[in-house]
Amino acid sequence: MKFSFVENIKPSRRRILRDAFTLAVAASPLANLAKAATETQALDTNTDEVTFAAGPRPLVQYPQKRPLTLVTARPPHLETPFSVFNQGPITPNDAFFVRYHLANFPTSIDPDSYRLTIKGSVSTALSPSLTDLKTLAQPVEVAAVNQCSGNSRGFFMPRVFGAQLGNGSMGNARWVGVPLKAVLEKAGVKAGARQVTFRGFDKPVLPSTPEFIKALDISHAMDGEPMIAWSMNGTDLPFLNGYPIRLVVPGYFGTYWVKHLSEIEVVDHIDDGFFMAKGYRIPDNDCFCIAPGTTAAKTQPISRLPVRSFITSIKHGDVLPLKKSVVLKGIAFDGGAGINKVDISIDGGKRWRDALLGQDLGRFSFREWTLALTFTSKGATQLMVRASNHAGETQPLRADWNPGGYRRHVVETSHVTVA
Ligand SMILES: Nc1nc2c(c(=O)[nH]1)N[C@H]1C(S)=C(S)[C@@H](COP(=O)(O)O)O[C@H]1N2
Ligand SMILES: [Mo]
Repeated sequence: MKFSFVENIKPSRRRILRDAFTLAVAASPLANLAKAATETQALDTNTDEVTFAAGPRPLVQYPQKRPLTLVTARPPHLETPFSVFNQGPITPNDAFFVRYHLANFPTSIDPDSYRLTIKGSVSTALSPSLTDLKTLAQPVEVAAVNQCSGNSRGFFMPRVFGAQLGNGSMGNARWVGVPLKAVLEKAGVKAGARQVTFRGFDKPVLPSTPEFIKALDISHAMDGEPMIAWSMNGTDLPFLNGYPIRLVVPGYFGTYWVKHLSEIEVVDHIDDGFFMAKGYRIPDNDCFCIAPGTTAAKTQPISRLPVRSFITSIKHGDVLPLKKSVVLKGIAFDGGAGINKVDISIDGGKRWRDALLGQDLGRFSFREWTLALTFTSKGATQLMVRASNHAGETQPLRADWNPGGYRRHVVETSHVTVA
């Protein structure tokens, strides 16, 4: 299969990326990935509205992906160009964001010799093949949002350390797999089990760098929602999204969605590895937030997605027509209670009106919304979107703050002009 450019790259700006584009996906799954990852060049500048000091971010092309916004190259962190979210509630595989912590990630995995290891506090350790996993229980499907904890970190004020992400480190896909519960039941969880840990095939480059290991409490691991998925939007997982299998934790931030899953261990303690005990923690209080510059008395691992919403059909600086019908469109999502209301303000938050909710693809999915309206006064104004869920949760009008720059969920505001 030959990878081709997409239309939004102007021919004059195209640059050839050597053999990274010509990959025999089936025969040699992404053998050139490492090369692509280190030699990828900027294809074009991104049109996403970013206010970051570093200026516009380049688009880069990786195997099985259309050009995506570059955040970091080593390890790769690529964001979905925001316009993709206006094209439907499901994020196409080739547009889905990519994020790794460790530069030494796998570049090819043989599906035939692949084995998952399940060990620890279980009656029988297992090492199922892909076929074993696919036939272990009735496969289940869920539409669920994978959002990075640091999505939108670049908009934190005051700024925080870490990669300055825009709004493109999220995506919604249909995942098919087997419930984690079914796999753990087959192994037989022993009494006294407290957590289940997950690791993938990626490894640190330096021995001093901690491995990427994530943990779920045993009750969560066994509640039927987390899934070992092999399919995304009807096909194999793209390599960079975790081929051949990844953990899908509906309603939870992407950090738990371990890719290239290699080992599952049932443990009788609370995992104290770096990525649970030090990284990905938020203040342990009602708002998961603190005043900038202060320190949280207590922290806890980040968990569920808060309610979020975006207007996708317009961007900052757009000029909208006066006295003509305009259809505003966007998405809303939450951690699993399900979106039940989206409100729009076109006057900077003074008055709000109900948007029309689109098709319900399930409580973990993006939910589209639309609102037809007519602007009757000229000039600069602010459009705002605020969603609520079935649990009665909504979005704050003022952004709260935490030192990790995690879980941004403020009501988003777009500055536009009516003319
Ligand atoms: N093996 C492995 N899995 C991983 C990570 C990683 O670094 N290695 N990063 C996690 C984080 S923080 C996020 S946000 C998601 C991103 O998923 P994606 O790359 O499929 O978009 O993967 C998660 N799973
Ligand atoms: Mo993440």
